[in-house]
Amino acid sequence: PEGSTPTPVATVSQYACKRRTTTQNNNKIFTDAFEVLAESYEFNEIEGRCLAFRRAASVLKSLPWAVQRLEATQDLPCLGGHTKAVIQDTEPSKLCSFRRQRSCHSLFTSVFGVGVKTAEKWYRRGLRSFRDILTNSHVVFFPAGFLHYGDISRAVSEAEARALGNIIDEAVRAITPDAVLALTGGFRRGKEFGHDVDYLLTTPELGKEEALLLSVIDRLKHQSILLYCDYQASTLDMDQLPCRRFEAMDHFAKCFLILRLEAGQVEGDLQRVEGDSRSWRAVRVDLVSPPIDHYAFALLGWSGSRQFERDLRRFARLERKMLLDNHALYDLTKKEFLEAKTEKDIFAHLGLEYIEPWQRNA
Ligand code: DCP
Ligand code: MG
Repeated sequence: PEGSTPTPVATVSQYACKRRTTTQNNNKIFTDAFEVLAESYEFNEIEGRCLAFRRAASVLKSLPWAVQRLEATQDLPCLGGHTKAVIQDTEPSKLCSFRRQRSCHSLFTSVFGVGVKTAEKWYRRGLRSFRDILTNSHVVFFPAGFLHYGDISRAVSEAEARALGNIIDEAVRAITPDAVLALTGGFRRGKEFGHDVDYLLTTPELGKEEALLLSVIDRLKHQSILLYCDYQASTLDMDQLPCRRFEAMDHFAKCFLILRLEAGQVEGDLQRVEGDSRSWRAVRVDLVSPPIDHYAFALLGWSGSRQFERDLRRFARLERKMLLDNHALYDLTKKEFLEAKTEKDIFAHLGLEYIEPWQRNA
């Protein structure tokens, strides 16, 4: 009946890896507000608050119902006083003051290659626009993202991701017919749009994966669809694992690409702004090439979401005394690495129910 408070059937876990979160978000009004605040705290390096708002947003995303009144949230984890105040809308002025700063922040980080740290540095130097940056002599770091900026800042559609999948698949098969290729990232989770397209690429034969990646890049170059390539060779060293401190990037061979996608290759049409009649657009693509014995960990790590990954690692550490990252799972009690061929093996090692990729939109 209308107006009644929905009672959660089961208690909601504080860990995103124990919740099932599809792309359907019933609480977007609140989660958007939380994410504005989280970003702002991240920008100002107030980590605790940032994380608190991210966790709160993630909890609300998992609810199959819409929060109507504050009382409905009383049994939910991760919702503290600050988040509840936002729900009650007692802090609209704070949200407003953050928005101005946020618009610069997200303008800068929307450039491929520019992270929070760089954006923050530019902001502190008083830079507020791209013109400011391009004319400022102190800015020596000049990211490739300014190339094709218009295209890259425009979302990639599922149809475009599929078209790119065909191109990559064709290139891979031509080189190594039995190679393993998997879509990861947001599109694997069933998102309709993304900022890039992410793939994992490996060979059944251990040690051939890096050469395959290089050959794929070479082939794309010869097809004249490679607009930009930042290749990073593997720095994987099992003697350095497990790593206790979380690292932003894993050690697999990978490349960050900008590819040229022709309209004719896409079912429907390219994502374009009105008046743009070009027959192609630039798209950001990531290819990661883990050795086959690390494949399951890489797949789980690159499928996201970021919050889902954070909570998987936190759950492993705090509840199981295990260290999880994109490379491996290490049991601190037994002092050994736990092998896994599939994602299901990893969930089983952690004593977690398996969560499908489309339920990981935490
Ligand atoms: N990832 C991570 N930590 C990082 C970088 C990536 O855990 N520092 C994982 C989680 C992401 C996935 O890799 O979900 C892919 O990274 P993207 O930035 O491409 O994120 P998504 O694909 O999820 O979203 P988008 O639609 O914006 O591409
Ligand atoms: Mg992505």
